[in-house]
Amino acid sequence: MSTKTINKILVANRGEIAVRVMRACKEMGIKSVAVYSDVDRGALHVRTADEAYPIGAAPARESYLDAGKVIAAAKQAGADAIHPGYGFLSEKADFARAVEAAGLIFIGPPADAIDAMGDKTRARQKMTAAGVPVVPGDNGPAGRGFPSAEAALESAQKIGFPVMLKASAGGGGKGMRLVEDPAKFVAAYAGAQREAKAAFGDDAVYLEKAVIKPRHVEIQVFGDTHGNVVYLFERDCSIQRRHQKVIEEAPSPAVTPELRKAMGEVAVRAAAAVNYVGAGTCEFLLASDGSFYFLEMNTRLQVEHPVTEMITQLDLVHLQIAVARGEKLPFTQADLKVHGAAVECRIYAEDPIRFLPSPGKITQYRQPQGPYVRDDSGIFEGAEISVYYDPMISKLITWAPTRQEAIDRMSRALLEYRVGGIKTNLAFHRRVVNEPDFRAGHYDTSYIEGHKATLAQPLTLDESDDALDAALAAAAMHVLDGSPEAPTTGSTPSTERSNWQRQG
Ligand code: MV4
Repeated sequence: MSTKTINKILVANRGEIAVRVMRACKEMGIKSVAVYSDVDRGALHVRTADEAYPIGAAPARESYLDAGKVIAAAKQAGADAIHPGYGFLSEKADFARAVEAAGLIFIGPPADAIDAMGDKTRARQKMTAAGVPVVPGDNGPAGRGFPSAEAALESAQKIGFPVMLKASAGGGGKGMRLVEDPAKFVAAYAGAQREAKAAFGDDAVYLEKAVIKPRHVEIQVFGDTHGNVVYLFERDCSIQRRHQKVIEEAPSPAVTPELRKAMGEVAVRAAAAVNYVGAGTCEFLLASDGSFYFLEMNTRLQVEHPVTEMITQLDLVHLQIAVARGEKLPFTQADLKVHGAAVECRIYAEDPIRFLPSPGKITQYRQPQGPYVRDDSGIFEGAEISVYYDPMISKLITWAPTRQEAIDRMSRALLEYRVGGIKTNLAFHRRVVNEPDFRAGHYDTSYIEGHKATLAQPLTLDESDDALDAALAAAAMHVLDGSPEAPTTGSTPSTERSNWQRQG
């Protein structure tokens, strides 16, 4: 078994995921290298790395998306490998090839596996051939769209309405149209083509039967270079808003042990069909009748990987690095089981009512603590949130033996969290985790839209951070056998210090 040496990793990313990867490097005795744009000179990922290199101006195209600059920094630093994180260059097959061509290790799947899954109609064909259930549909006569809207309509009539129009080159919901009424099909087809052309430079559109109110359930898979592939169970990511995930959990409250095994084995088949290596995720639509369909494969480590780490007791970044060194996976499927339940809330720097980004300086920052609470953050008190990048500032994850307890723990942790100076969606999360349908696990991808009347209302006075702080201050005012003390605003007088001085 030929294993490669990795002494230094360049992390081609920023924010919480760059910090997350650097933590794994430190634990494994590997040096980490940051790259940063002009506005990120003082960012947390730069402070966390062993060394750091500037790679250009704030717009990602001029820095984090510039493969040449990233690879040049890796060569200059003497790195052996590049970890791309998620987003940016993580799913660009050409980048993976360029990294390898420069004599560096790409910590991710083979470029051919990225390509095979990147084109959605090709992936559908490949998956069908591999015996993976995909949503019934039609890729068009030559597998790449239809000669005319009328030809597409004829196919749609055969599939049966409602249908979904999707961009062949797409993914993630761009260029997607739901068509319920055949009379509206031709106009919707033209609109989908236009959107696909604008977003991907390719106007090919294909058809699928629409699955109504599905759950988004995804399976984490892992492969090594020795032909082993395992599944690390599922995550339920149905709590989304406009294709942006907001809350994820593992395991899914909708998945039985039998369904878990069936979906897991299908995901392994999908990954094996493209010779997958490293961390990957197969996305499925889960219909209300329990049927499930492969949608697409994400060929990277995902934002929500921590909930899988919590329920498997594994460190997925350690595993990515081990597999990149050529090591065998240190377990088989039979060794793996689901331990308890985990929930993740994505904390966004955004106006919680209008859902607009809220850039600015973080003037106060208090992260929740306590048992089985994990906060993967990319910021610190005094940091600046810029408009140039994703507004996600941290991921709050809780674990407990049962789902109910994990949610109780999340609710408590959300009450401890304080972010000052910018707007966040913390109050939104505090509402969701105590909303009866969420607590019961009764939700699908329409949850936020369907509950917006209760979830997106302006904050009541008792829900604001100020109100929470006032409640804590009031609690501190009680004394034994007496009336409340006068509120204190200044520092504790020195004569009272013995009350809180450490004992022993
Ligand atoms: C669908 C679907 C229903 N039927 N396909 C949205 C993003 C893209 N990756 C796939 N998406 C969907 N495809 C068929 N045939 C419903 C969605 C969908 C969705 C999927 C996952 C998570 C959230 C979603 C929200 C709206 C629609």
